[in-house]
Amino acid sequence: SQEQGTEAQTGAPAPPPRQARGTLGVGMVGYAFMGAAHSQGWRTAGHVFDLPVRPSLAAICGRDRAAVEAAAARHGWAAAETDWRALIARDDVQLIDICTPGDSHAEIAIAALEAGKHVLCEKPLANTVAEAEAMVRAAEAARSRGQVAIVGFNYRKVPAITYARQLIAEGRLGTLRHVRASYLQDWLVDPASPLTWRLKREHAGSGALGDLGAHIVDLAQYLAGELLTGVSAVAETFVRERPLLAGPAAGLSGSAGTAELGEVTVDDAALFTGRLASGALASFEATRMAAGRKNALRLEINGELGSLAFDLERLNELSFHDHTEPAATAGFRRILVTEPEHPYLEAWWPPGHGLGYEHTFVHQARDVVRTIAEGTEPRPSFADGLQVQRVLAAVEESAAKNSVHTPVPS
Ligand code: SOE
Repeated sequence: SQEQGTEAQTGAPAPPPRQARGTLGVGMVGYAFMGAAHSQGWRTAGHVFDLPVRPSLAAICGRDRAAVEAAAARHGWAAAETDWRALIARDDVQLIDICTPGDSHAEIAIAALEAGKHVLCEKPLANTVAEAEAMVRAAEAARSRGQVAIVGFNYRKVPAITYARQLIAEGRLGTLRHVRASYLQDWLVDPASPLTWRLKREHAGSGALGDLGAHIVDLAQYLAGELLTGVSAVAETFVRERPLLAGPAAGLSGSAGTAELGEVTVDDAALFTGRLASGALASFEATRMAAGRKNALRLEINGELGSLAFDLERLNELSFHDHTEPAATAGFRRILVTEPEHPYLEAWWPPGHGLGYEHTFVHQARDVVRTIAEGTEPRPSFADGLQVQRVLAAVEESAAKNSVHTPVPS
């Protein structure tokens, strides 16, 4: 394996990361959308939560010198690098945060772990199962040296989601029967929307499936506390060619396109059903072609004793139906998840003064810092990321085999 190769070269595993007293030096690769979101997390976590060590924004890395220096100034990073290997080599960096497209996750994460750094890696963990397996091997070797490797499934850190997990784990829904999950966006509805990296298999691995489906697969399994045992899927690429990018991409749908078209090599939408280990049935829908739906991640879980429902566009709320109450007065009621008793909320605003999307990254940073400082089990781990990758691969395999679908006679 790669990690053995490196140990063979150096003769010994890398030493544990050096850490300046009271701080955790972060080095981040990537500075676009996710880089900006993670920067918020690292900047804010130590100011809101009482942390054993404070994250320090040591250095940010990107290929374009002028652009990465501008990003460093905007987002509050002390230094800028143009080579991720130089970032990893810095003495003031103990954690590498990977916010690049999936095609570079494995190489950077494995090099960082072998160099003795902790790693936080954006989802999906990798572009292929083989890459994710190599990352897990590197993470396991690093774990025995006290390092931490975490995958950025940030929506686990929405207080309402963490709280829903607690309610389900306490048995408030009883035996689970259904998990219904959808993640709908609409930034690809326009066929003139250009061919950004998220539309190329060699960069992104897959389309809506890996980008959005990875989140709902992770959340469904996290909430249910059990794993999918199999899937049956359909997937579609509705717009097969799009204009090439005219300049650097800006935002999700990019800047203007040229007159020249290029091939879209990933799915626009993926739908699949599955079975959880307990026998509960699950359904999933991931698309970037649902006109009017901006960031609509919705989950509903039905059990023998009740149901929970969540909508990311109303992320301070959880809907709860307690089926043990008298039928005449039972029904879904809204829990405003903004009380100090709710997860993460003790450090934020008074009840009712809600949180937003960016706070998931603050909570993620808080949890990463605590995991490192307190020596607890990393979660979600690279192994969790690999398991989601295996589900995504099974979905692609099923979608490719149209033969498994029973034809409807005309
Ligand atoms: C784009 O679809 C995107 O930014 C995803 O890449 C993120 O993972 C998701 O959280 C929001 O939408």
